[in-house]
Amino acid sequence: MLRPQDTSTRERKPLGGLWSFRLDAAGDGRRDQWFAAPLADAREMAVPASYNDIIPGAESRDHVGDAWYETTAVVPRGWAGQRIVLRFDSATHAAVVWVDGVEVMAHSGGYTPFEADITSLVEPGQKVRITAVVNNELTFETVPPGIINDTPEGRRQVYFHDFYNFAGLHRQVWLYATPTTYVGDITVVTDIDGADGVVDYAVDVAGDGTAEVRVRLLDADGTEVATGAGASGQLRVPNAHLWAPGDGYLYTAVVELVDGVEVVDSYEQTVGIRTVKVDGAKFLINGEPFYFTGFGRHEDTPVRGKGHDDAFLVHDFDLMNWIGANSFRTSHYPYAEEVYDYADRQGIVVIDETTAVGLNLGLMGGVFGGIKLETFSPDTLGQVAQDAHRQVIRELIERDKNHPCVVMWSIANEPESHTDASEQYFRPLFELARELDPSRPVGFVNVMMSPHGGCKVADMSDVLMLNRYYGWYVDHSDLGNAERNWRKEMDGWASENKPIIITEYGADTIAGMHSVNGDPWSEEYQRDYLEMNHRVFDDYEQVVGEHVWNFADFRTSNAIFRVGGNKKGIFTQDRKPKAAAHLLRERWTNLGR
Ligand code: BDP
Repeated sequence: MLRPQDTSTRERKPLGGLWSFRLDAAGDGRRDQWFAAPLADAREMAVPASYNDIIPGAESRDHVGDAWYETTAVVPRGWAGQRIVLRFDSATHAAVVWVDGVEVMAHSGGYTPFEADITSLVEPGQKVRITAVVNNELTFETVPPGIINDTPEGRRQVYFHDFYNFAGLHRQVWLYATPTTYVGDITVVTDIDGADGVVDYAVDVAGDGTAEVRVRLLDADGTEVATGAGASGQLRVPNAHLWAPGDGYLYTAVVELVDGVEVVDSYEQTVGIRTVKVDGAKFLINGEPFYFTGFGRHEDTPVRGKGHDDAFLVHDFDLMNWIGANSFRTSHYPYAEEVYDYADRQGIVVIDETTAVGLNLGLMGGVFGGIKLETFSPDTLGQVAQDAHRQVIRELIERDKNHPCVVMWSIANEPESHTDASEQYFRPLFELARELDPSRPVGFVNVMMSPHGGCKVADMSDVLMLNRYYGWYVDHSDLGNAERNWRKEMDGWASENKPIIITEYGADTIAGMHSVNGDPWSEEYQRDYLEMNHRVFDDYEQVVGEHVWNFADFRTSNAIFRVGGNKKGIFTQDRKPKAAAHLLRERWTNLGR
């Protein structure tokens, strides 16, 4: 799905700001048609932002159910005769949207965009009322899953993943206009042939007219380097400047629909020319072995929760650059599109993950609720959940397929993967991802409870992505045993002749807590823990990457093993470095592999 753009034929209007807002735990609004008139008894709420931490008190923190958002906007006068679209970059986790009381769309899945053509409902120059009901419930029909319990104090959400269930309108909302014949979609796939860059493109022409497709590829200085004609084709760029880690060089494909001499629509698609390939135990970018350094991250900032924030975006990338990180994983959901655009320009490599986290009820049910449930069954994660999982794979790939920064799809984090049921659940999902995008490796992130020899899904993965906590969740405070056990397990995985990325390793650390004995939770222990892990990684050439868990401390639900959230950050939630940041900087800026 193409992002809205301002071009010679297109215009967009961001609707972020303060919206009317009302929590509706009782679920009265849908029945009483709150969308039919201006929202009564509303307060104001920032968009984009999670609402949870903005309003003090347990009512918004523990809210389960609907939250209503409403704004008004004037449709620009100049949009007469255009196709007018309303787009939400995301709504967490599900939404229904009305324009002047008329339902225009519904969407499930909290981290991907959705839009509706509202041309017939609006009058350019006039004001419209936009109402959205955003629901944050997680059940066995959603990905991620959850359970809602009735209690005398109200409904309570339980979930099986380790980050706070922030909700709301986390990203921008747009009104935008395109011509009535328009570029519906663009797909670019790049290759390298000697010194030439090769760009295969395909353009969907949508709408009511017919038009010819013309493509002009410009280099970063705006000089035309190749042209194409027709809805699909191939462009060759002699002596191409490749996109590479640390060198976010981008060409721009100006895609035009032309009718005679008239340019009917114009869209600018950035293109990074690069290849990604797995060869034995190597991960190759542009044919060169690549070693991932960086983090699993979260969209999580004080007050805003998961709301996108450009200041934190730029600051976080500057911190990653400072520390020598060349990559990160979008654990555990698709991030805001601004993040990928910026990563493209910064030459930062991204492992792009779906929302499939917490699909491990044996493990997490035990920890979280004392109940042990079968993960994949008709009563728990069955057909409906698998369909939701399919949908998020599809929407992720459709949204992010053109980003050179994205080098791999991660279709799940730490699911159950040691049972026959998990094998059956995942096989068609891997097939789907490969069918949607044959150009990138596909993988999933393996959990410690599914060690080498016991995992039935690892075979389907192009790359082995392992989350391991030797020295934290096992062999706690005993780094000697931790190292021995880690090496023993690694020997097994290393025999697979596949690249291995350690997608998580980390130790909870309270910033400012110190210990001459290297006690756990101290800044010293985090350093010792990381050093032990690095000794292990450096002895295995099959290890092609290390992503520390986590870039920054982040909010979680309350639990006896969480003190004000997850403290495995190398930076605090407000981005102050712990001692380990300096250790990583020293290692990653000098790493010769
Ligand atoms: C892993 C999860 C991650 C958690 C982390 C932890 O993938 O989401 O936050 O462990 O416990 O199981 O810190």
